[in-house]
Amino acid sequence: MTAPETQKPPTTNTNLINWVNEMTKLTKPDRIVWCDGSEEEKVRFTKQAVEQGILEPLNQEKLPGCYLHRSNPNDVARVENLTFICTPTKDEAGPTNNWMAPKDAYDKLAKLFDGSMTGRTMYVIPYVMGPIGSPMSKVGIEITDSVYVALNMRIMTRMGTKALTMLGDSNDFNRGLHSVLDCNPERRFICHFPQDNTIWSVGSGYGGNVLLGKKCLALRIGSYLGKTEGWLAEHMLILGVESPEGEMTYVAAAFPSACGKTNFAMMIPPKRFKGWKIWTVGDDIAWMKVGEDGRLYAINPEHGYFGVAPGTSNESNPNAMKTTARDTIFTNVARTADGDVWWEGKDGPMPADLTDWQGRPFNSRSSEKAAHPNSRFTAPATNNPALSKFSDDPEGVPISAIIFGGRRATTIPLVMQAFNWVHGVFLGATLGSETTAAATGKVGVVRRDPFAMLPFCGYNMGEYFAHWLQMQGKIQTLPKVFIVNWFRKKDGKFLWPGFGENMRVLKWIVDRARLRVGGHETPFGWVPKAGDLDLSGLNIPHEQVDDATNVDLAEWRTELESQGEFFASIGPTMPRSLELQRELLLARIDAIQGKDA
Ligand code: GTP
Ligand code: SPV
Ligand code: MN
Repeated sequence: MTAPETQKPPTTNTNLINWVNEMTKLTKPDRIVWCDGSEEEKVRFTKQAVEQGILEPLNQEKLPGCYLHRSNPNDVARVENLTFICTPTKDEAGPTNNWMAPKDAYDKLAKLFDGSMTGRTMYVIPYVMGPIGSPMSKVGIEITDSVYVALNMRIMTRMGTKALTMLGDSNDFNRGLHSVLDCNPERRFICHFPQDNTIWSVGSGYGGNVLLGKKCLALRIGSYLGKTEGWLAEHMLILGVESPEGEMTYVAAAFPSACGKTNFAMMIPPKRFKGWKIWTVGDDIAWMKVGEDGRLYAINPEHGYFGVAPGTSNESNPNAMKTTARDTIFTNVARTADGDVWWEGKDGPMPADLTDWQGRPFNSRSSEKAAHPNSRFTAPATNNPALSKFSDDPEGVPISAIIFGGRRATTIPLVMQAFNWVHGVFLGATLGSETTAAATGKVGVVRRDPFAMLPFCGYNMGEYFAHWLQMQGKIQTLPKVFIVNWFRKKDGKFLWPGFGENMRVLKWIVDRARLRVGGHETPFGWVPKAGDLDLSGLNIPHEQVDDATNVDLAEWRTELESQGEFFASIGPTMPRSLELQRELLLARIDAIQGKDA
């Protein structure tokens, strides 16, 4: 092999240099580029990507700095069946993860990586997850042969020289290796080695499969580190609610993929809530640890948003529209004749002369979508008009409430508060949701997605539940725990208007967390008392709200039984306190029905 064309590494860290050399020997690139994160570099990479047809410039007057990327149509979402946790034993990965023995995985993928970058450029991307200088932040290095990944990582993380500075001579960094290969699903694997703080990803160019700081490091490896080091890595948005009097309350919320985190994190309260303001800290991931004052503090490890495009409009999410109006990479959206972007659910009527997400002229009478249902925008957090001024705070923000929510057509009421921490952990552990386009597979079937972490937990799910239960002993001021459901339906239609109107529910949550509003006790948790949910100015029939908030014993019995099947599938690591919690709730239904003997 001839030596690749390379620059002098911009670091003296021998751990890093040795590892990059090792990966160079394996992948045999023609060129090596160390990313510095500069503006000049962004311009250069963008130009190259346009020349190679990887990015297409959009209308620079309407959308300055914005580009369109079309992925391979076989590569449009995370692939859970090809995602592996590679721990020494299968039990460590647990029953909800795919497992491969580390040696087998390294051997298998090394064969695929061997020479995979020949004829290509290797980008070495140093990045920090979390605010620079935060004790909670982690450094990662991603080696990739995709300029699209380099440009996306630049938006999604704090990338470049500052990461090398933070790393110094330390050997404590995540080792991420990625190659697109020929983008063949037969040769696609996303492998995590928690014990080695290492991620190897091949055969995909898409989102969570390849932006290794996001789901792979911040959640799968992060959750493993959190378990070992005593903190929490969660699939949660973080937002601050500011009252007209200036009182700030922070909440973290776990909703499964494509179930409303970005929308909730950027929400604009309706007119009725004049003077109330929502500030975004994060829209997808929270790292949380106990602070010196005994409260739970959260940081957002990311620096940008990889958000769902369809459904985003000036009506549903004006802040997202402003955030994506410049310096944004759009992936798999449709394009208008004048170089604007379009997707189902964007404002106004469907424009004529659309090019669909695969680059074909769009036939508006076809049953297909113009934009892929999992089409996305990658936008800098600093574009967000509602960005919290604490989003860069190294200490994070104190969390008063934790919210779980899924996409459920039945059973789960608009909002309910847990009786206590164990019950709250139970609500997280039993979270169910109808599947969405964010992962490949059938859409719309209810599956258990505990803590919205089913695809993202880097170790045994039963032990993960136990870790959450143990946190009760560490947190002095426990956040109050809630579940919400914006997606309940009747006759095929959503009962609750959602989006900005979710402020009404959030207000109740804040008041409950601050112990200043009552509640009604159901067998399964606290719900708002009649009149406590502020519905003024909301133009929907009261019966519809009644249906959205209803708690039905028969539906709950079915639900609890289905939760039992899930708990049983976890096996010996399933905490007894959660199964007892479930049995108690079932027994309560029996008691109410006079059958508890
Ligand atoms: P990931 O980025 O995959 O983790 O998704 P997310 O949880 O951030 O979901 P996002 O906010 O992007 O919303 C996903 C889809 O749900 C979009 O099509 C939204 O329009 C829709 N959605 C969000 N909030 C609501 C709501 O309150 N009601 C209804 N009906 N739909 C919503
Ligand atoms: C999700 O699926 O939860 C996402 C998108 O946020 S991805 O980065 O592809 O995981
Ligand atoms: Mn997500």
